Amino acid sequence: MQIRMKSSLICYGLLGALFCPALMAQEGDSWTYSKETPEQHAAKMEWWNAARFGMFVHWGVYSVTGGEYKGEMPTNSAEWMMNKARIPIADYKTENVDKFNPTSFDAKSFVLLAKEAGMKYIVITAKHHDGFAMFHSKAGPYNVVDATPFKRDIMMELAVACREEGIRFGFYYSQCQDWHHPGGLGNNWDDTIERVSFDEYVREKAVPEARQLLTEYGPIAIFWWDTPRDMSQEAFDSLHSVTDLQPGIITNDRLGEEYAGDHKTFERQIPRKAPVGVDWEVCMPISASWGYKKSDTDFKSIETLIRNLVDIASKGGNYLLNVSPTGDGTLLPQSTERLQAIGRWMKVNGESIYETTASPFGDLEWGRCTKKEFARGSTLYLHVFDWPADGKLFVPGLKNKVEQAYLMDNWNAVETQQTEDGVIVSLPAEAPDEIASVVVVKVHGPLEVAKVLPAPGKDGALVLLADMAYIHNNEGSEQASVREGRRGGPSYISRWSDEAAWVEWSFKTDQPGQYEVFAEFSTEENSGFNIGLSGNFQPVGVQATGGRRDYTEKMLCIITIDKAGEYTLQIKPEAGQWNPLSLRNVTLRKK
Ligand code: H79
Repeated sequence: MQIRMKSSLICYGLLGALFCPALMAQEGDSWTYSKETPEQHAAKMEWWNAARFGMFVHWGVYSVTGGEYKGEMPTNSAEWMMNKARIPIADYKTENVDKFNPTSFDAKSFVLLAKEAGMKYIVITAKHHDGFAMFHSKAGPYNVVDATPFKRDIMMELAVACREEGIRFGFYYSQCQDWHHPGGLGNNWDDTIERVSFDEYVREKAVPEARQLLTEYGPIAIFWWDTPRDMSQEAFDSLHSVTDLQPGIITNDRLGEEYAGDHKTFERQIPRKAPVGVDWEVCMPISASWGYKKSDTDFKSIETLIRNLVDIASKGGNYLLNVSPTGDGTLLPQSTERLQAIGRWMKVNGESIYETTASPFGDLEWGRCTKKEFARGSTLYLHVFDWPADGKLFVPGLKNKVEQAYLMDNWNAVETQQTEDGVIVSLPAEAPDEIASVVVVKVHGPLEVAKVLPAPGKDGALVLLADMAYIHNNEGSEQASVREGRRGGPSYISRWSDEAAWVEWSFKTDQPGQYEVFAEFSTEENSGFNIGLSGNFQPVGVQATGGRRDYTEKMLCIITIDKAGEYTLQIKPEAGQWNPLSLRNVTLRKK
C-alpha cells in the first residue's frame, strides 16, 4: 500500500514522532510518497484477514420512512431515496430529519447481535450521500444530535459498545457525494442551493468530519470511503492524509482510482475466482436494499448467507454483510433470525472460517474448502454443500498423507483412502448440516495438491472455460485477459486485440476419437486464427457476430485424438486476419 503524507500535516505530536523519521522522505514542503513495508502491511491486515466476517450497517434519516416519500417507493435502495425522488432539502428535513427518533436503539444489544452472528467488525454509515451526519458533527448542525429529536450521538454509543465487546469498529463515509452541502456532488434537483466550490465542501465538511471521526471516537479500525469521483489533488491529499491519524487503520479502494487502499471491494457480487495478491471484501445487503426499505421482502435465505460466507472464505476474502436498522433503531426479525442462524452455524464451524486461507483446489463439485497451514502440516476444512449419496467424498489431487479426518459437527472420525488421483473420504449417510457440513482433514507436511486436468465427462463433452485458460499475453500486458462476466455471467477472455497474445488449455482424456471443437464467442468483425492440438495447427475463420456482447456458439473444426493422454489445445491469432474476440469457452464434443 502506498501512503501519501504531507510532511507539514503529519509531523506533529506522537504520530509525527512515529512516522516521520522511519517512513518519510522529506522534500521541502511538497508531497512525498512512502510505503509501508510488506511486513508492516501484513501485520496490519492480520486481524482483518483472520476475521473473515463483518457487519455493514446502513442507517440514516432515510430509514424513518423506510424509503417511502409521499406514498411512493422511488428507489430499489432506500438510502438513495432523496436523490431518486428529487426531494428538496427542506422537505427531507421535515419528512425525515425532524422525525428521526429511534428510541428503541440500544448500542449494546446491537453489537451483541453482531457478535452472536460471529462477526468480528462493524462498519456503519457515519455519513451517506444525503450528507446527514449520524454523529455529533462539529462541521455543522446537520447531524443527529443537533437536528433530530433523538439528540444522541449514535456513532459514539456504538464505538463504546464495540470497545466493550471486543468488536472492531469502522466508519463508512461518502466523501464526494453530499446532497445537502452546497459544494457536495450529486444534488442537481434542489435549485434553492447557493453553490460553493467542491473544494470548499471538502475543506469545510468532509475533511473536518473525517478528522473528527478519526480523533474523537477512540480506536477506529476501518475507514470505508464510497463512490469515488474526480477531484483536485489537494482534495485527494487532504482526505487521504486524515486516515493517518489512526495508526493501523484499514482503508478500502474507494477514495479515488489512484488510491488502492488496503483492500479491494466487491459490491453485491462474489468474484468467481479468488483474486490474487490483494486483500478483498464483498459487501452485500442481507435483503435487496442497503438502507431499511419497507417494501423490501427480498431477504437472502440462511442457506445463501452461510454458503456465501463459506464461498468467500474459500477464496480468501471477507464478507461484509449489511443490515438495515429501521426508524425505531431496531432490526426486522427477518434480519435478526438470519444473523442468529449464521451464529449457530459459526459456533460449531467457526474454526473453519476464522484465520483460514483460500482453498488449494480448483472448483470442487460438492462444495468449498478452506485451509490452515502450519510448520509440520495443514488442516483442510471441506465444506460439503452437496452430501454424496454414495458416501464417498472425493478430494481431487490431494497427495499428502492424511493423519486424521473427522466431522466438525460431532468430532466423529471418518475413514479416508489415498488413491493416485486424490483422497476419498467415507462419510455417514446423513449430512450433519443441511447447509454446509464441515469435514476436517489434517495432513502431514507441506500441502501437495496436484493440478487436476479437465477431462471429458461421460457424455464425451469437455468444456474449457475462459477462466481455466492459460493466457500468454507477454505476462501482464492488458491485451487478452480474463474478465468476470457482467452481473455474475460467465467469465470471458477480453481485450484480445494483440496478435501476439495466445491462449491454451491443458486437459486429459481416456476417450480417443474425433472431437468437434465449438467456441462461444463474440466479435465485431470477421476474425482468423489457428487452433492447435499439441502443436498441430489448423486455420479457422469466424464471422462477425454483431457486437461485443452478441455471443454465439459455432463449430470451429474437428480434431482427432489417437490415444488416451494429456493434451494442450491452443488458439493463436493469424497475423493480418485477426480481429479482437471475446471468448467464453471452447467445448470439445466427441463425435
Ligand atoms: O452504500 C451503498 C450504496 O448506496 C452505495 N454503495 C453501497 C455500499 C452506492 N452508491 N452508488 N452506488 C452504490 C452505485 C450506484 C447505484 C445506483 Fe441506484 C443505481 C444509483 C441509482 C441507480 C441502486 C439502485 C441505488 C439506487 C437505485
